[in-house]
Amino acid sequence: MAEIAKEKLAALMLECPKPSGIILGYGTAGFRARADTLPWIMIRIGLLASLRSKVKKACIGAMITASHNPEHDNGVKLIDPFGEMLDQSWEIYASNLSSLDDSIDALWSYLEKLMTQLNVQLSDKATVAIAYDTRQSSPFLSHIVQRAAEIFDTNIMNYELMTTPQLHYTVRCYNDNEIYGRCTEMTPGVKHPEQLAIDAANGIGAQKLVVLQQRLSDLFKIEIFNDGTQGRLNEKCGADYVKLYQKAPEGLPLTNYPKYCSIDGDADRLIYYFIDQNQHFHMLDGDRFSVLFASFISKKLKEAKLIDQVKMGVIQTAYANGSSTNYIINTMSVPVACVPTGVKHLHHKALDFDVGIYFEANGHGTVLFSDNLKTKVKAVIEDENRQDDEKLAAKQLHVFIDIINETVGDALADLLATEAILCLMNLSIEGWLDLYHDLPQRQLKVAIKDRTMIQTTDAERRCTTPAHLQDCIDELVSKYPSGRSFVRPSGTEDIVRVYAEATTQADADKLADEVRKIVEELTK
Ligand code: G16
Repeated sequence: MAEIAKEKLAALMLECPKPSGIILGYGTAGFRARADTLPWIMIRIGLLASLRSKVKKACIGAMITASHNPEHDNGVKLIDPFGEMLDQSWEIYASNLSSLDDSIDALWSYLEKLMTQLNVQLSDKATVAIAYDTRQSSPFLSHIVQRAAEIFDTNIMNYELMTTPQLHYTVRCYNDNEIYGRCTEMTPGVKHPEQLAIDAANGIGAQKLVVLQQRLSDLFKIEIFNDGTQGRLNEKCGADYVKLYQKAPEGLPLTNYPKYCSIDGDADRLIYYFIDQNQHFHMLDGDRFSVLFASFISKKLKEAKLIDQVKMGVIQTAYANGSSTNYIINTMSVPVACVPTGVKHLHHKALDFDVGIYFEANGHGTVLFSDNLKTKVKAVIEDENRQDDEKLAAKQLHVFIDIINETVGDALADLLATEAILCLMNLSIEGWLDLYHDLPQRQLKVAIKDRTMIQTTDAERRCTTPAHLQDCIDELVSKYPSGRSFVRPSGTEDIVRVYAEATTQADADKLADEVRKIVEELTK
């Protein structure tokens, strides 16, 4: 069996050779690069997915997407049995496989060593679930993952076009043999949500939103723009564009809708916005979802008389607006943890709480609920001695848990949860925005010759290399009241990101630009 597998693998490697000099690490969201440079890595990731499945004796997911990146990029990330991101200890195997030369003997001997170390056989059972976004390169790349995994005797389920969170959720349901999230109404008797115009980034989310639109037609009206029939994926549209440039996307007319939102190319991020009476644009980002969700959940926990029995926390990254962190800690009295960028880090930390609310400022996030909390909520619903209003609050929490996709940030689930909360709390989008006032901020992308020159510490809030960069940033920041700035290498694009905030937009822009110049100077 091993001989045949080795021969098949050698043939596949000849079909998809590794370009010379290429270095690819398993970054913030798996492997991501220009699509034409990726076929060879799809072989290695297909094999790794199969091995992971053999070890865990469960289905593993492989999602082909480059999410917010332009159409010409693509990527792949693995999904663990509970629908979470690949365990970090396995990222090392992924990076090791990536760095091996393009030789069948080198690859085979590494795989043999790994199988011995992991105590698995080629013939052990494996199941891999594959899905991909709407990029032109996706079906081809997914086919390579499939062929590679099949060499290792793997049962493949290819779901083809799916959003990233759909595949996370599917993997979890498959392994747990259970359906999470039932079709229930969270707002019976409450007024229906106002109409919502959605920018679908010309991605896979548009197709899935059509289904949602039909299902929800009695409950609330959504209008879909940038549905992929005309514009290009993520080009001047989508959640990343809106967040970065703090303006509306192209292809979505800001006419008379009460509110708007943008999702990204694989529908795991969500950003809301609206135009006020003076035609000013206002954006509600990931920090706002944390605040809204935390307010709702604590209100319901209080009403259900459960608040003293559960531990709730919010997880953010350095990109969180300082005002949001302040508001959550000082006004809401909820603890906040700061972790490095990447949903995997936030998700991991959120597991420390009974209610772990995590959102990156870019709109990527969800809420995790412990089994302890779920049991307590259920007990209130079933307890005959509880008051009606306590039971109602527990029921609403129960439905909220059903709506939310606990495996990973899911733009569509977050959208439904947001709309339901706004109705239940009788909150307008203006009221939501008024909960606190953001500090003006600016984000820049800076192209440098080698982004690995920049190393960070303290949840990416401080640089350790190149020498003197942090001292220079500190000096610049000290000149601005409430100034804050940091620099980090992107894990999904070949750039460095600069973030700055200050009390005025002009100051935030100036500080960002000064930090950009110093980064360019010290990395020449
Ligand atoms: C991915 C990750 C996010 C991360 C983003 C940007 O998002 O899932 O956690 O914030 O990349 O990462 P970086 O700043 O390292 O480029 P997506 O939506 O592109 O999958």
